[in-house]
Amino acid sequence: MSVADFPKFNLNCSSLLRKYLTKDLFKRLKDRKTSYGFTLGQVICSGVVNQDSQIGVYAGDAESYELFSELFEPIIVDYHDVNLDENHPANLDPADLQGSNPDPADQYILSTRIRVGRNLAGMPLGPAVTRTQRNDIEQQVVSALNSLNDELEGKYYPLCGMKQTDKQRLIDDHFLFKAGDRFLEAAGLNRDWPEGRGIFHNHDKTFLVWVNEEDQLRIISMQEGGDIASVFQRLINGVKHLGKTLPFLFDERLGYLSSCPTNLGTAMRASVHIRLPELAQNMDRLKQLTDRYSLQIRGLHGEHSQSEGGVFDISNRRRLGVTEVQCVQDLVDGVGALIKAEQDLSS
Ligand code: ADP
Ligand code: CIR
Repeated sequence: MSVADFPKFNLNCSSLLRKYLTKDLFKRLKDRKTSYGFTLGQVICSGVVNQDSQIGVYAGDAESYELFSELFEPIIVDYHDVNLDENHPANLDPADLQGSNPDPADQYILSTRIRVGRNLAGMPLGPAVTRTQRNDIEQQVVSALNSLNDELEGKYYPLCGMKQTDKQRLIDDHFLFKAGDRFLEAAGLNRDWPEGRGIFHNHDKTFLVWVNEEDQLRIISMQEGGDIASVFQRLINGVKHLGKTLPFLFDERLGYLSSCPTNLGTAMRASVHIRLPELAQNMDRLKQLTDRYSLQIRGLHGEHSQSEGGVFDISNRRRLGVTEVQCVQDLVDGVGALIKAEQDLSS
């Protein structure tokens, strides 16, 4: 993509890229290049090609967040509602969570999933990684995964050579990422697909790791029902084990660095699939509550998909400037409020 001229935005484009990329800023940043060769054109490509982006920018490496900070920082502050003068805090202790299951009678929550993104220090992020670097990352990660034991022990399945029917089954069952996401495509994240990509899972498919998708690792804990504390505990066990041998890319202010600025900080998305048929008929009320509790609504097949049959994917929105415990607490508190509202509407 040429960066000679200021990009054209449609009138109805409401991305944070459009909001913060002024002509002056564009002029100042357009000829900059990080040491891995990442440019402003690459940072903004996804949001220019996909005018329905909510955010529209991706980082190619840790340096992108510094070199293009005049664009990234207002976007980060807007999305996470965070003060970037302070260091990012951490708390990975599930014992500090208040309340563990907002649906003890198992009436609303179908399943719970918590994931964190991680990338490796000493490597560029996915949008700038070379084919050789990506394959090296896969090898390093697989060797760490092979050292997991007990409940977390499992097997790595590379995407190359996976049968189409097996792949589709894993996608339909919400375990595996989809191919061909147009936002990632424009960000350069799908280059050399499917080489270097794969999925690890334990025997019960309650602990999974995606390799070299949007981030180099997506570490995932999931199970049926609403026992959020158990899902959180299993995730932390896995993250701590993998962190012993893998050097995760971390910045004092921005937390765990990710290719998409919405995933900075904890890089954590804690979600439930929840059936809310009454609120589904009252979307304004649902949106009012999710805004109040800093939650995000997604569809049933992940980001950019639709809700089906009154079932929603509800997750924490903030990931930076809040601890891991706070991310999960946002979900626990917000889902408790949604269930109460659903009960009020059906009584
Ligand atoms: P990410 O969570 O990694 O940002 P997506 O929103 O694309 O990515 O979701 C990835 C997959 O995880 C999708 O198939 C989605 O349906 C599934 N998923 C998310 N939350 C849950 C949940 N609580 N229970 C079951 N599957 C879930
Ligand atoms: C976008 O800008 O819409 C995509 N690049 C995805 C951004 C992250 N997703 C989100 O917060 N919903």
